[in-house]
Amino acid sequence: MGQRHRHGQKGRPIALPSPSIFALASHPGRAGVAVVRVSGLLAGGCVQALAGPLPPPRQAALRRLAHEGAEIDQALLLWFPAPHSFTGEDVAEFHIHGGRAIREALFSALSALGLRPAEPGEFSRRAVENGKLDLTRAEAVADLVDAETPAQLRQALRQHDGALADLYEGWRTILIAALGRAEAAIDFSDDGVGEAEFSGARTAALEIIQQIQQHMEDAGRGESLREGLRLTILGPPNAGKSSLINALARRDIAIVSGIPGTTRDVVEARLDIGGYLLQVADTAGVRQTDEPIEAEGVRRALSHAAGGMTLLLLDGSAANPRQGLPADLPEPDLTIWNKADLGFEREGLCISLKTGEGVSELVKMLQQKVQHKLESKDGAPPLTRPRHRHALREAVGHLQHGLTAPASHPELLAEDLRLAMRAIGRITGRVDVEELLDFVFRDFCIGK
Ligand SMILES: Nc1nc2c(ncn2[C@@H]2O[C@H](COP(=O)(O)OP(=O)(O)OP(=O)(O)O)[C@@H](O)[C@H]2O)c(=O)[nH]1
Ligand SMILES: [Mg+2]
Repeated sequence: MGQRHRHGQKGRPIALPSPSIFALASHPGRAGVAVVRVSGLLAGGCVQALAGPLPPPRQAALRRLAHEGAEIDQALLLWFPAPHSFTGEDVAEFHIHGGRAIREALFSALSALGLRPAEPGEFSRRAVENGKLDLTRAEAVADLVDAETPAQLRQALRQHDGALADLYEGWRTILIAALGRAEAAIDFSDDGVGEAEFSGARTAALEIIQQIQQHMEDAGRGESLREGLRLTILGPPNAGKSSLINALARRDIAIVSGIPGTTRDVVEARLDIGGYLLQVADTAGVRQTDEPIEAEGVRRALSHAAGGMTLLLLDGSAANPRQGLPADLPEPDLTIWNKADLGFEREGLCISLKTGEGVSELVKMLQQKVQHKLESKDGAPPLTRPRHRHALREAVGHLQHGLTAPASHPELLAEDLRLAMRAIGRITGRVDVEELLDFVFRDFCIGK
């Protein structure tokens, strides 16, 4: 794969090599070093044209880069001949000095040598097409690059190691075997063998449904870890909600004032809390109001709190701290008393956003709550993307449908098993009909 197809004279496709591509692999802008990656059939020729003879594979070589007599830079060069490269094609890496003029000179030399700039994700895409990465690992590469917190990094590394691919491939393998049994039930429908094979296939389908459902019942753990769990700060006006988001963010993002009803919009910040990414939202103080803009703020506050975690912040010095809060306010994950500097006795964590007292304890508490919510108890890898969830839901649908097939029609069960397998195969990108045919022919053409 990794090749475009064109139809030849007899209608048979002729494989055309993919165009050779280049891209800056490091961050754009000034830097000590920048890495430019080149992939494709022309990679070797490029190295020779710009830097002289190819260095030994996978060994760094210091070379002077020049194009048509014009010097570009002194660079470190790495050569990864196919198939032992990230993309599976010939790959070269130029570690140049990270200046704009050098970059531009190298890019125009590469263009002149017949390469084109890579599209976003094109290197990973080629890696998938050439069987170097499955789709979940390719997604993990993107997650690794995007990881902002240690927890996101751990999850991405695990997925990159193949934890998810192994899980999904494992299910698919079981389904391939189940399909084999359903096919046998078709072939041997006349004797007792058929019935046993049919019920074996059904049992496997049931088992996989249960495993998938368990995997999906994780309340979006992996997705929240990847995208950031939502934490909504709720409370009556003037409790100190905006002061809290500012303290957590260590910068001034929300307006703080002694006038109740200051915050109207939902103010959000992405924060690293004890190693986890949280999307923290400051909201309008909740109270009964006839003022239409404030009322809209209150509506937004309550609706934002509907997903994710909530922290209820109350003014411990107030005579009636919960005044104005609706009776049906959902139970918060944390209730915190603010304004401890004013002196009061309350049960639970008391903090002062004025003096900073108790804020580090609050961060610790939040971290524990988030850890409890997001980290798996059984060590199983979590579902990390809506794409996977859709495919798994589809697979379960097919399997459940398959279970309604009567023993007299094993072909109906077989068809649903096939569809479920395909849905799961789409997650890793391995929808391999050949594999299935191999299995079916190996095991079920007995004596034929
Ligand atoms: N004494 C004392 N005052 C505080 C503390 N935290 C906040 N305040 C004050 O309380 C007032 C309200 O603070 P905000 O952070 O704006 O409160 P809020 O909950 O966002 O208020 P609304 O946006 O109106 O809902 C401000 O005058 C703050 O300076 C605290 O720990 N102690
Ligand atoms: Mg506020």
